Amino acid sequence: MENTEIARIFYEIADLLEIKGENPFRVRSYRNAGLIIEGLPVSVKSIVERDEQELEKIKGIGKSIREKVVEILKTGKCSFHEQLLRELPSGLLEILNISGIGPRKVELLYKSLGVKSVDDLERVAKKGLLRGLPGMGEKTEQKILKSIEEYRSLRLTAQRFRLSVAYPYAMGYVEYMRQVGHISQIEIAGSLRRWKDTIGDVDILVTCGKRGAIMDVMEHFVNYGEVREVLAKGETKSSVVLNVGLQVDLRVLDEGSFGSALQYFTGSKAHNIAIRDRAKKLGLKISEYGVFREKTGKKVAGRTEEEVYRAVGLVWIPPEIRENKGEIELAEKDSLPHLLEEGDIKGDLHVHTHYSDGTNTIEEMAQKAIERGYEYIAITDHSKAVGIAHGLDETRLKKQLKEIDRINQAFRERGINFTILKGAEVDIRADGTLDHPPEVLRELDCVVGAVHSRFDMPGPQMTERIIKALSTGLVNILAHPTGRLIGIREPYEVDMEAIMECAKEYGVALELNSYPERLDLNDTHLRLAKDRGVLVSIGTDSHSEYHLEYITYGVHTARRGWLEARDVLNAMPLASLLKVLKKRG
Ligand code: DGT
Ligand code: CA
Ligand code: CA
Repeated sequence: MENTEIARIFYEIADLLEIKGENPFRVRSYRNAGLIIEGLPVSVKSIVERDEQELEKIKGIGKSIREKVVEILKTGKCSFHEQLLRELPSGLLEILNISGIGPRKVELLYKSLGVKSVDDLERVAKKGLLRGLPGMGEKTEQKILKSIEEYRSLRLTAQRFRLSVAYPYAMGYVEYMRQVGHISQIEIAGSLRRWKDTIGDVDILVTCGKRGAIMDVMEHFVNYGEVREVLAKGETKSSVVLNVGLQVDLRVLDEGSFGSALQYFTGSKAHNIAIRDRAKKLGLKISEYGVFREKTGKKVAGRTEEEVYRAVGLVWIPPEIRENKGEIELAEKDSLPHLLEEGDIKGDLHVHTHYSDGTNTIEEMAQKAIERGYEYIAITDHSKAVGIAHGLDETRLKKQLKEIDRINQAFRERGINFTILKGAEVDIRADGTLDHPPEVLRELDCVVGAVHSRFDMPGPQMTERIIKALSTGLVNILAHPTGRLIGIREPYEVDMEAIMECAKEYGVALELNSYPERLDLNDTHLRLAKDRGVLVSIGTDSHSEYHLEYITYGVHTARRGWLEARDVLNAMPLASLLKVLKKRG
């Protein structure tokens, strides 16, 4: 079982306890455990296999969590979680998917109206029974009904998996496959190799070094511990479904056609169709088996991808941009963009600490950033409007700034070349005003503005709200500009072209939020930002020291948007970054 699934059990425990009205500290400790486990760069499974006790060395994981993790890994379940599910109707958890409804409201609805499921909720809302409850009116009823509708339509398309769910499962599978021994090459293909934000199924390709060992490889494949169902087991292809519901296909290939198969199964389909047309014009035939001369049938390429692309007169194209959106024309002239690489990233400008809803101290976050080889981070905790996240008022912000000064001073004294920038994730209120006064914001090095409420505003109003905030000249970065949560919440309506125009005028960078549920801006918007000359800041929105690793998802998403190092704010060295940050307004 991978980290995301273990984390999900802890999140559910936290939600169930909160619905029961349990002690908030207890609730928080389970939610934190979920956050930490989800963000760990290594699989919990591998830690536990090595040494169970090692888990407790992770901050936020004590004995009780450790025991539950071990139980989950051994039995696939957690008895405490099961017990809570027996005590409360399981439909209550589903209600939490309705936007605007948290555990407190679920408790209220359950206890006062006996609402046990989304269907129940819809019924009482339609009957007008909600308006009698504290803090709810007719408007709330309409909103809830609209959210239910959205939730159902999302569910229909939610057959796909978030990149961050599919990725660790695929990596775990690849590692397992390597153990079989007869495999000489193994690659992930498909949408995962292109780093799409959602993944339909995982495609793995292998070559088998030893003749006659193919069925051993297939046998090994279908016997993986995570497999729930074997859909097919053949001599060239097998397919399974994992416990999480994710399908994985394995194809075994000859060495001579591995490159062409990798090219074919990486896609995208649109890219492949364009490549095939191109091959045709050159008198060639291209398939997953190779590139052949149309007339003679002679094979001219297939062993490597480079060779396949060369055969059709192109240089190798990075998988992230294989979407037939101009990459083929540029590959022909050998003038593809020099896509951003993880090593280009010099720091992270969206980081939370325990001052608001993060789990680590400023120092711990800085330490992890130093280990990553960064030059800087900006600490950007929430402002007071975001109550559920323990947003900071001015007094607590001032206290935090003093602490940052102290730590920076200590770094200088120890000769450590690293800077913590003073920042805030200031809420953009519904009326477009900012949730810290201007004189406070002017003291900061890096102001990140973000929308956290009233996602249902009509588009023009939302656009005006954001433009008003950016036009103050006080904001450096607009965080998660569309507010989408993949598979959970649709992006809010906003005129992105108008936002970009305004961002350009006021020197605001737009964020590519790398938090796995967000990946916001998406690839299309990123490309638009690049074309418009608007800088992009790739921030992780870290709430734990492990989340700094999410930068990987951000960087690959940036590559999908054709971004180069020069398009990215936090690919700048500190001195140039500070110049840009100071120029706001
Ligand atoms: P997914 O799994 O929905 O996230 O997306 P992909 O891109 O991984 O698609 P998948 O798994 O159906 O197929 C893998 C690749 O195989 C796909 O990216 C391109 C190639 N492919 C599949 N079907 C076709 C087809 O009908 N024509 C061409 N030219 N290529 C195809
Ligand atoms: Ca696929
Ligand atoms: Ca597939």
